[in-house]
Amino acid sequence: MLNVLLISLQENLCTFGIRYIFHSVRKAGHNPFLLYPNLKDGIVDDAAYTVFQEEADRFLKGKSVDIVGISFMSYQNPIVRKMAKHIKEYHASVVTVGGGIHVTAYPEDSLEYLDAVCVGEGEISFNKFLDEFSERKDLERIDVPGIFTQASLRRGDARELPFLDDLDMLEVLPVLDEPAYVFAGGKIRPLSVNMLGKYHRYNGNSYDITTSRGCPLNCSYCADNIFQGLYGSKWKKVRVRSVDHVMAELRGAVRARPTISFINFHDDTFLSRPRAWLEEFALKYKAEIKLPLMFRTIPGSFVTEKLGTLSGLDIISAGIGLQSGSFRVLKEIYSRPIKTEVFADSIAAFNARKIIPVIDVMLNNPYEKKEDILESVRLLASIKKPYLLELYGFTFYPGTEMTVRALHDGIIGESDTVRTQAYVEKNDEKSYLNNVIFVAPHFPKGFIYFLVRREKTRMVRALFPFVVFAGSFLNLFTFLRMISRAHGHNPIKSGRFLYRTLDIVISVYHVLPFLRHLTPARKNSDG
Ligand code: B12
Ligand code: SF4
Repeated sequence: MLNVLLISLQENLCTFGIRYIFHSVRKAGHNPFLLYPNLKDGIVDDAAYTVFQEEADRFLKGKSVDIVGISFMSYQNPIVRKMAKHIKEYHASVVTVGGGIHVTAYPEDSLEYLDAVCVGEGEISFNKFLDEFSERKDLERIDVPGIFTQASLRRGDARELPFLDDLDMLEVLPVLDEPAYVFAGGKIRPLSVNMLGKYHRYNGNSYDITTSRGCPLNCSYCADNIFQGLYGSKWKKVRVRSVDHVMAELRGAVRARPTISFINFHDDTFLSRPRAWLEEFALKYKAEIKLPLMFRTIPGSFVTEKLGTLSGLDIISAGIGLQSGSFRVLKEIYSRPIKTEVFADSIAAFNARKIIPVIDVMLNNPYEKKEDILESVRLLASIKKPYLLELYGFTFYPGTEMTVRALHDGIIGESDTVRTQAYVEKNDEKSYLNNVIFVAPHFPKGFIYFLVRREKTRMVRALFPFVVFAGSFLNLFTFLRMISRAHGHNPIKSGRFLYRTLDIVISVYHVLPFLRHLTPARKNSDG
């Protein structure tokens, strides 16, 4: 039996991959611990990192840790590099293994500082790795599909990656994984249920879940593009947990934490699954869970018909990607040829069901020309209101087709893909249009067109900051309307929901979005 420390670098407790790994490692008979060092009062600066390192040294020794597994996204790469180097220097017998999207996309980079990396899904391969390591204790001789070491890269071992065909093989996740620890206020301490309010999003009163893996699209900028490269068409066929498997998790969650006020489905595309699944789910969810919910989905995919199966559920909002209003950009740049009419129909379907959609749009892609952005403005001005926007600054993540193309075209350099900071284009014309996009949900089409046509006039220049400011408050109004609708316009229920779920960070972020300095964009794209 190995002692396995699993570290998540997420800034909150909303993680899935590392938690599934935790439970599968335990099921296989090893001894896992979960650690979150990067929460709000964790590794906040260099001084805190030094304290963390000392605490982690004690933890590694105290628990006789054999393996450290680290899960991270690209932007967390620098801190992992530091941690892994330290472990190598001071705990020579401990083996470090990386997992998650960054190592999957860019294993060669991660192997510069980690002993091994897990490419793709890890439940099967990591356990095989642990078994082989228990027997041989020699990284050079380990040969497990899905796990790469410097030695296996040299040997060029390339075999089909393990793939979990049946998601019901996964453990049903509990509200709290035990034992889990947080690094907080200079100490590593056990995580308990009453700490969820502090470290989870929305005061710990949302429940985050994934019910599927895969996506039928293959957008050039997205993680699914990398997974399709690894698993081929198997990734396109969305695998879905059975309704009973999902219900078991939700039932456990609301029982353990009765203040949970909504369920947040993080699937890439919630509606891309059989109608029969949705019907069974709606029936059981309505009978037992009853809470408002939110999900994300892709335009088209029979949105109208599938939404019909969910009638009777209180849907707070549905996230849906537009990304660009220009079909040229969608087709030629994003490999996502969704016709704008299909998108507009999906928005109309949400409106008909009284659901306020939250539309993702990516800004500042250097491949987008002014005319393309104007098309986004036109589309957003003409689709049915109300809706909200989630605006992202385009980011070139390692390993995607989009990044390979931008590298080839000389738009970014190798070092940009490791840093993966939002690409910021300093272009005033585009910045102005970005802000017009920001206000598009709240003003009549004619007024938006007027802002575009009269951009250069003195009057519009003087007026525009007030328009943006007003747009922020109208965002707040639409947001409150969304919450009210999901609670049948019952002020007590809506008030209780807001009281329970809006911690200060979230409220500033969502409710006062004008604080989000639209240009230059600060956010990275999230698919
Ligand atoms: C759900 C989700 C979130 C959730 C939860 C994040 C999480 N850590 O799980 C939330 C909403 C919090 C989130 C936030 C963000 N996200 Co996000 N998110 C996703 C999404 C849609 C699904 C991830 C998921 O849960 N998959 C299911 C699990 C089971 O798979 P997995 O995480 O890949 O884990 C498996 C393997 O990777 C492996 N594995 C993972 N860890 C480990 C560790 C070890 C030791 C081993 C052996 C194996 C292993 O085994 C796991 C099980 O099979 C992905 C897109 C996607 N389809 O992957 C984006 C994605 C991961 N997010 C992304 C980004 C950029 C963000 C944000 C930075 C966005 C933003 N603009 O703010 C924030 C950062 C959050 C923060 N500051 O704390 C990017 C990351 C790109 C990159 N290269 O870094 C992605 C890939 C989307 C994209 N643009 O393509 N996100
Ligand atoms: S961006 Fe959305 S639709 Fe496109 S591949 Fe990724 S998850 Fe699927």
